[in-house]
This record gives sequence, C-alpha cells and structure tokens, in this order.
Amino acid sequence: MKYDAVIAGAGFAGMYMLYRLRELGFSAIVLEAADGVGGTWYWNRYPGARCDVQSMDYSYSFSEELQQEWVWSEKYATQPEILRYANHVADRFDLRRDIRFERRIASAAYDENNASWRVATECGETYEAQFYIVATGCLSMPKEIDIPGVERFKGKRYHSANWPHEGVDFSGLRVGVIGTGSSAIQSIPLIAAQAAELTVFQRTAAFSMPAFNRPLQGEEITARKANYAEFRERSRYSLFGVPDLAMDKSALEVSAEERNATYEAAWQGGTLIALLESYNDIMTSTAANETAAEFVRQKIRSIVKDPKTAETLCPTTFPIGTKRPCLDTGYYETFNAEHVTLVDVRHTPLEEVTERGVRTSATEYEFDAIVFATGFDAMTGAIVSVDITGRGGVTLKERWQHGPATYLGLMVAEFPNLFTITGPGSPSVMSNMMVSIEQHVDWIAECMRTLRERGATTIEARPEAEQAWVAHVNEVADATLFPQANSWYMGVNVPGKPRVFLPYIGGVGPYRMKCDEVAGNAYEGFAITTEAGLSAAAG
Ligand code: N01
Repeated sequence: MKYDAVIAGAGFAGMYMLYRLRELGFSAIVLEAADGVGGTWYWNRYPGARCDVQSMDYSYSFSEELQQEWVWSEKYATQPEILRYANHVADRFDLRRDIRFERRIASAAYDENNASWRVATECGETYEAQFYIVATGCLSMPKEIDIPGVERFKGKRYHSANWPHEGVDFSGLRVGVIGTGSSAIQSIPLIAAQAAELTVFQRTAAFSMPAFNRPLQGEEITARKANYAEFRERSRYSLFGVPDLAMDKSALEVSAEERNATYEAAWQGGTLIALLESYNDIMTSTAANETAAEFVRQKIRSIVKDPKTAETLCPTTFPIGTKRPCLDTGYYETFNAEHVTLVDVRHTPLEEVTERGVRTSATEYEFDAIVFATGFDAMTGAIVSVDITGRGGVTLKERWQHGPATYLGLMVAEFPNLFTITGPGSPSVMSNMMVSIEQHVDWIAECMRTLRERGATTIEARPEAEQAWVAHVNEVADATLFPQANSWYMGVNVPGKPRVFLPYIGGVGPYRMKCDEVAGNAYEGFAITTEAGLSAAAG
C-alpha cells in the first residue's frame, strides 16, 4: 500500500504529525522502534527522570479539550506521568491504529521515477509514501560509550537512556555513575539514597539550579486554564517557547547588590531560564555572563561542605548557559553524604572499564553496578542512523559529513519530500520542545495541503536557500557565547563529529515568523514540481 506519508517515530512529534495529517485527509503510517508511544519518555526511565520545562508548558496546545481536561500533578512532571500523558493522547485521538510498533527503520530511499520514498524496516517490511517525515527526536540516539573495556565489566551496567522498565534497586550496592549532565544530576540523589557507596565520575562540572519542584495547587491550575490559549500564544512568540521575562538591562549597568538580588529571585523561582534571562547580555557578554556564573558558584560553595569537593563541582571552563543548564533536587547536597565520592576525571583521567569496575590514572574503583549517563549523539544521530538516500543516490550521511545543512531545519536540498521535525538549524533543543514540535508539524501539514491543492508532487529546498540559512544559523550563534563551549549543541561530545552549532538560537518567535513568511511568499527558497515539471511558483 502507498501512503501519503511515512512518519518515523511515535514520540510527541510523530503523534501530533499523524493527528494533523489525518485531520487533513492524508493517509499516514507511523513506524516506531519501541513497543509503545512516548519517544524520549519511553526510553529515559532512570530514577528521578522528569521534564525540566514546567508541566503546564510542556504539553500539547492543539486541543483545547485536552489541555482543559488533563491535570498535571506537579510543577515538573515525572517521566511516568509524561508517559501516561503520551498514552492518553494516543488513546484519546485513536492514534494507535496507524502506528506500527517494534519497527526500527533501516533505510529510506527516494525514488525519482515515482517521486516517492521507499522506507524499509529492520524486520524486512517496506512502506512507500510520497513524503517521509522524520520525527525521531533530538536526543534519542545515545552516543557510543567511548571508554575502553565496557564489555568486560562483570557487574550490572545501565545507560540512563535505555533503562530497564522494571526499575533498578541499588540498595546495598557499590555504584559508579559516569557523567554529570542533566540525566546524571537528576538520578544521582536517588541512586545515593539507595546505594551503599556511590562514586561519581565528573569530566566537566555542570551549572545546576534547584527545581523547587512541588505539587501544583488547584488555584494555579484553574488560573492558567482560564486563559490557556492566550498563554500559549505568548509562548509561541517568545525566545525559548515559554513566555519571556523582561530583559531590558545589561547585567553590567546595575550595582552588584541589585544584580545579586535579581539572581537570587531567579534562583528561588526554580526554572531553567530565569537566571539566564535576568539581563539582556548574559549570553553575549563574557563579563555579564561571569556575574551569573559566579553567583551559581557561590551557591555551590554554600551548599557543599567540603571546600575541595565544592571547588571541583564549580564549573569554570565555559560560560554559564552555553552547555545546557540543569535543574536538580538535592544534587549538590548529595555530595555532603559520607558514602558519596566525587572523582574529577580531568585530574585523574578515566582509562578503562575493568572486570571489577573503573580504572583511572590514579586507581581502580570496584563496583557492583555502573550507570553511564554519557549523553547523546544529539540532533543528527537519530536521523542519519537510518540510511537515507536522496536524488541521484546521495546519502544524507555524506551530505552532512561536515555538519548538517538544512533550510529552516525543515528540509534538505537533494532530498525532496523529506521533512525533519525539529531538525538541525531550527530552535528545537533551544526551546520548549512542545512549542517547536507543534510549530513544525503545523507548518509541514499546511505545506502538504498547499501542494495537494496545487497538484504539486514534490517540494525541495533550493541549495542557495539552504546555504543562506546555514550561514544565518552560524552568524546568529557566533554573536553569542555558545560556540565557546565544548557542548553537545556544538557536536563536540561525540568524537569525530564536526564542530558546528546545531540548533538555531535566533528565538522561537522570530523563527516562526520567518517560516510563515517563507510559506506566505509561495514557499520562497523551495523548488516545487508538478507532474509537468518545475513550477515557477517557488522563488
Ligand atoms: O547527557 P549530557 P545527558 N568520560 O551530554 C560525560 C536533555 N535532558 O543525558 O561534559 C567521562 O548532558 C559528559 O562530560 P563532558 C537535556 O537537554 C533533559 O545528561 O562531555 N565523562 C557529561 O557530563 C540534556 O542536556 C532532561 O565533559 C563522559 C555527561 O557524560 C540532554 O538531554 C533530562 C564521557 C553527559 O551529559 C543530555 O543530557 C535529561 C567519557 N568518555 C536530559 N562521555 C530533562 O528535561 C560523556 N561524559 C529533565
């Protein structure tokens, strides 16, 4: 059977894409590797996993009934609650009948003669569709563990992004955790609460702020729901996909007292962006940034009792915000416990995993279990893990060998009718993903509707439009401090990956307006073809 669209992935992007296409009368099928919906929330079941965008923001806005009826229990929802929500959405909108589970896509090839995609699964099935829509998520492909000897370890080995569904009991065990990014920072306090001994291997200290998570109160839920639509609209035209805070001053034009009072209020608010949005130059001026960074370092020093451990936990090698900041519940406090040890692997590098544990340049540590919270091949890893072939047999992997090139993060030249939801070059991970997912899905659905109306068969990014967009993405990033960090935003966490700023930092609102303008100008920068050949409609 031939579909209008094959959608890869049944996370929040794939589910909404299916919903919208059905609404427009398109036939679509979703192929999903897991045996359930939820994407990242299906896989990342490590202890303490929760979203660090507030639950009433991190949810779909497309259905007024859904957003009015669903009741989030906490300021920051846990992974099980978010997965329940994803399942509720799948049932409520009867999505499962068009999702094929346990189908990992192996390849997708564009057939120029039929202007269609042939998508093959690892289990040997083939699906044909006019459009191939990639909804595989930005942080879904765990990066290969680049520490020698991992297979040798005789104890239990876990990865935060592929956690056993039945959970893990660390009671009485000697546990090692490798990594101190968001996943580790959320899980470490809970693992420490069970383990007999916990050793944390830190390569780069992270900036983390307290989440001050709490149950949501009835009145605040009612108040938000009374004008949810207006609130969502503000998020859509914001910088990060949540309503902007007023940022009308430089951090350097106010007194130290005023600055510290502002930072303290932001800290107490328990959100990811309040501190970074306190002033308008924190992400562009090294001096301004340093005031915020030092504020957090002082907090770390005030929480962690052992001065040496506190200093090791203080990030000093990158500006605050240029690596994804973390939200925690009791992370720094955990290092005050007698049975918790921090190992600075910059000082004593991790050499190998052994049969009994982990060896650094200084000593061998013995463990019953090791948790790898070592992160992802972000933004491009999941996309190119499928062997995607475009016009003339070109592979996407080859096209992106020096870094991903897209037009608007939505399409790639030479890959007609291939859409990437929250692809590289779009705000994606620099935003509340729900807002960016909905924006991309709506844009793609409207584009497909327009093509159908015009009798068009293909749409493809023009190379010159793609080049101009890539240049713009870099130009905007280069005006900030982001390129200074060795972050996964820059691809640097994966050995051999080109150093390129992957998302678009120009802001969710301006980006949305650009996408709408392009569509309004007859899909400027895209080539659109009909059966009869190239259309003059696209600029
Ligand atoms: O991964 P990470 P993550 N030897 O890449 C270290 C989102 N997320 O899974 O920084 C030693 O951040 C690595 O060290 P370094 C969120 O966007 C969201 O924690 O490369 N160490 C780092 O400390 C987040 O940013 C939520 O020097 C090694 C850690 O492992 C993104 O996902 C929750 C190493 C990896 O940290 C990724 O988070 C969780 C090695 N060989 C995640 N290799 C919420 O919304 C890696 N490391 C709550």
